[in-house]
Amino acid sequence: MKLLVLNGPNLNRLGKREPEIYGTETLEDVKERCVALGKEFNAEIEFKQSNHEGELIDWIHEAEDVGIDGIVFNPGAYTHTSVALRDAIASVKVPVIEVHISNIHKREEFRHKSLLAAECVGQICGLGTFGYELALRKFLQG
Ligand code: CA2
Repeated sequence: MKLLVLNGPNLNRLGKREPEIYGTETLEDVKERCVALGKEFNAEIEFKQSNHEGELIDWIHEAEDVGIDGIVFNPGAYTHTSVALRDAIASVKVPVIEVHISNIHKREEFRHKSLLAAECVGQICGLGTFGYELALRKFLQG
């Protein structure tokens, strides 16, 4: 099995600011945990981050072309704004699970709405970076 963990804008700053919201782990730490979990299941985990909407869209399309079995996607703030990312998710057969580190429903009202969730298998939020593991396990363990 091949899985893609995709991270959107500003998540490269994880662990560097706002630890009360996002915790103290860096994105590199999250990557290591995801890759280690993949190894337990003999699965290949690709882990990517971009601050650019178009690049994220290209990677979603590419995921289908290279036979990725599932995408764990933290779209960052594009969650709340991007019709283009929603259309990208809808344009591929690859199942996507949306993940947020923070509980977006407990925060500012503009974060309550996800434009992407309706095109995803499901959404995990508010469980910290453990959400990435849970989403991966859904693909790995069914
Ligand atoms: O909770 C999440 O995972 C979010 O996707 C994170 C996004 C935010 O816009 C979403 O509403 C919820 C923000 C990512 C920015 O990450 C930072 C990391 C360190 C310091 C500041 C921001």
